[in-house]
Amino acid sequence: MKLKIAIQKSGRLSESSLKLLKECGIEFDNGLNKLKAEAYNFPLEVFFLRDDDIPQYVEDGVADIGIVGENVLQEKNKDVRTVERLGFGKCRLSIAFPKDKKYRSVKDLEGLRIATSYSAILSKYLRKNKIQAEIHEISGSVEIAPGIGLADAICDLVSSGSTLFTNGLKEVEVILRSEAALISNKNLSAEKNILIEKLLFRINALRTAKNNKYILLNAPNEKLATICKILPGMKSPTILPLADKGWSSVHSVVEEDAFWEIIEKLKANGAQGILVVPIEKMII
Ligand code: PRT
Ligand code: ZN
Repeated sequence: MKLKIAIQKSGRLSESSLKLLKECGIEFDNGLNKLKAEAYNFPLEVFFLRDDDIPQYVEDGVADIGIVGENVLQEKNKDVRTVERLGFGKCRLSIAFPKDKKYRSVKDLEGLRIATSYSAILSKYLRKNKIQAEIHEISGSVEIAPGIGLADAICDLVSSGSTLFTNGLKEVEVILRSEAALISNKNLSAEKNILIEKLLFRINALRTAKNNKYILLNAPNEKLATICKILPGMKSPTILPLADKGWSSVHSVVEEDAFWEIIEKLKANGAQGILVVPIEKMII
């Protein structure tokens, strides 16, 4: 029995999806133009598909799980379970308007033609805001629609905003904030669910590791008590004596968010030779 995962064949989510599986220690051959690959060291089969098809395949059980943007997931509205947000492929689905036209509120969309590849999400949004507008469904290059007179506004994905900028558009409403998510079929066997748990355990170990750094420093012994208070650590810091009497080496783990603040406090309390090392995996 193997767990079947669908990931994007080629596109913005492909590289990060492959990297995630590799960092989870799962090895497989992903030669170009392959539709399918089998992992050597985990009961996993990888399908390479167009992202738009992934929710359907997972709903149907052709794939047990998949990695797909939440934007696609909402648009397709399939009956699948979101297992975990994955923190990559971040973008917004937004409404953009010609830069030189005045825009005050969503009411300004009334009666306009809006081009999008996300007609389901857009029509829901317009309904919610009680706006009547004409939706023009197009599958690509949505951002050029106002310039060629096909639409008055667009609803499209934005990340840096440079595509909008170069097409004379400005982002006026954010409809959805999206990132890649791990989704699963709702009726999997207990065996398959155990495999998903295993995968999730690894994904979380990676994430925790990325949010933490291993820190080593030298401290004068009389400052050790204060320094240990500054360093939270997994349990408490490890302290090793240095050959130089009166000094110790202190090892601990600090969270990325609190990192700079902690370093400043450590320095102020006499810490020297501070080394900060990335952690590959971390299991709490
Ligand atoms: O062939 P396939 O159907 O599999 O791929 P695709 O062409 O439909 O999708 P792809 O590879 O472009 O995007 C896959 C997923 O990446 C999307 O569904 C989102 O979840 C996510 N993602 C993240 C993005 C972006 N950021 C993004 N910026 N998808 C598309 N864009 C496009 C956007 O449509 C616009 O054309 O990039 C342009 C805007 O980028 P900025 O940086 O100029 O704002
Ligand atoms: Zn697509």
